[in-house]
Parts: sequence; C-alpha cells; structure tokens
Amino acid sequence: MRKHQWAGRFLACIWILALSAAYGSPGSGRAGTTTSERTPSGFSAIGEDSQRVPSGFSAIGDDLDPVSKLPMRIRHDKSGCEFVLVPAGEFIMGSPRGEGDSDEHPKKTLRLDAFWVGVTEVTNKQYRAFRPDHDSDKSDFEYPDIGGLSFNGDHQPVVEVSWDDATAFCKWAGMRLPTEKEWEKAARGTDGRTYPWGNSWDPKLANSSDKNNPTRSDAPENEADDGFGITSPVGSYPSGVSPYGCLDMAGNVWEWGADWWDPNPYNTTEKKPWEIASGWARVIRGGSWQDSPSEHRTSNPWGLTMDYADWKIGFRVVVSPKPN
Ligand SMILES: [Ca+2]
Ligand SMILES: [Ca+2]
Ligand SMILES: [Ca+2]
Repeated sequence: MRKHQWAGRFLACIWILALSAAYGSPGSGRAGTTTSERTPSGFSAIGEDSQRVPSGFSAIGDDLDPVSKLPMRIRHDKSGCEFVLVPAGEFIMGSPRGEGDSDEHPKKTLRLDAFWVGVTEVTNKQYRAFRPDHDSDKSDFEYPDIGGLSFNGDHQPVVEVSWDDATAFCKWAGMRLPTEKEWEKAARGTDGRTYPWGNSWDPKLANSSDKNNPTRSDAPENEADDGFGITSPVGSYPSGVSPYGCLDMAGNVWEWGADWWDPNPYNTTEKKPWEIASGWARVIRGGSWQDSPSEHRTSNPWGLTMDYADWKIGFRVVVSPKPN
C-alpha cells in the first residue's frame, strides 16, 4: 500500500472519531443521555411534553398542541373527568361599560398560560368517586314540587355542593376550580363572543329556563323548548360547544370559580376582581336550568357564600401542566 493511502485512512479514522464524540454513535445513543438532553434548545421532541401531564392523569389520543406539544385531551384516572387544552395566549374578558353589569367591566385583553379545563361539568358519578353517598336530591331548602324529577342521574351534573365541597373534591383529585380568567377564556375563546357558540341567543343550544322548567315564572322568554325541565345529562347540547370544545358553559348548572366575587369591583376597591384578597362570596359562572338567557352570557359573574348549596349550582375543574 502506498504512503498516501495510509494517510487517507488515518484521516478518515480521525474524522469518524471526532463525529462520534460530538454526536454519539448512530443507532446506539450516548450512554447517560436522554432524548430531551440531545434535543437542541428551543425544540421539543414529539410527545416529550406528555411528561408535563400531572400524575393521576393520562393523555387521550395522540393530538398535541402544535406550540406547547402538550396533549390536547387528558383524563383523570380515578374520577373519569375529561379535559381539553386551552392553549396559551391572549383573549378578551368582560364587557364594555354600558353593556352587562358592573361586575364585568371594563372590557380588557389579557393573556393566560396553557391549562386543561373540564369538557363538562363534574357529574354525579364522577363526584361519587370521591363521596359515594352524595345525594343531589337532598337539600336544606323546601323547594317547589317538581313532579318527581330527580337530579341524581349518573350523567347529570352534581348539585347541592357548596364551594367548600367543590374544593374538597379538587384537593382529593389533584385539580382546582378555574379562576375567572380561565373560565371566561374557556367559554368564549379569543374573540369576546357573548355565548360559547357566538353572539346570538339560541334556546336549542343550552339548557335554560324553558317551558319544561317546573319552577318557571311565566316570563315570555321562557316559552322555548330546550327539552329539559331540570338538569340535563352533561353534553346534551353538542352544538352549543365553546371554541375550545367545552360543553354546557351556558346553562345547565352555575359553576363555582376559585376567585372572590365583588358586585362592584372597580367602584369599591379599584382592583380587578381576581386581585381582591378576601371577600364574602365566591364567583359562579354560566347560568343554569332555572335562569334566563341574560344570565348565560360568558362575561357574567355572580357570587355566593362558600357554604351555600342548591339545585342549580355545580362546578367544572381545571388542571395546570407540570412546570418545564
Ligand atoms: Ca331547560
Ligand atoms: Ca354550566
Ligand atoms: Ca353579574
């Protein structure tokens, strides 16, 4: 073999050794390194962020948010609650002065990180994974006669739960109640719409107080027929879905939120509602089977004391991704 051939092979060996040291041997990986450690900064391996799903929850399907790579849908293993991702970004909250009530002013653009929100209100069956003996027909109140209808169906939303009951479920499950900002973004998307499906009321898209409501007044707006006199099984109005895939964010039951409520937050404290450090009432959202359409507006908060419970108030839950 001639001298220049030896030199050529020697140089090739040096080149291969250098490549191997820099990137690892093809097909074997470097001992002691993980996929994420070998991913250049600013990039994520597909499926990598399923590791940000909290323990006790599982991804449903393979769909990932293209930006965060978080799973689009997850399920809570013990209760069966299902969640959909609300990606990070800006949204419009509240109503301009002159529209709606003082507790929703002013209209503002805010930003939230990504979170998962319950596709539906928590059902009786899901709540009974926590408290097996819960009875949604049992109340401290003497209600009007409703002709033997029951709130206890497995797939009806749990009711007769106070804010304290709802937060106890959340603590057991590793979840939390939505903040006002989270609830409103999940309900109306980014464009500031009045109802989850758009800007016009449609009685066929939500369980409102309609002609079937056995406790209704005779107001003209109650003459529509939405098919249910009291609570409906969750998800009974698929065409009333919110931009992110949440159901019954208008109507069926009011939903407890994490924040304090103030009827006049800007007039009395000059603070935003979520900046109130303490108060006498917690926020509820979305209206119920016993309420008229104006209560179902996505921007409309109301409030009740934490020990209050009745047949038109339930809750929905949220989960945050584990930190990067
Ligand atoms: Ca109804
Ligand atoms: Ca609701
Ligand atoms: Ca209000």
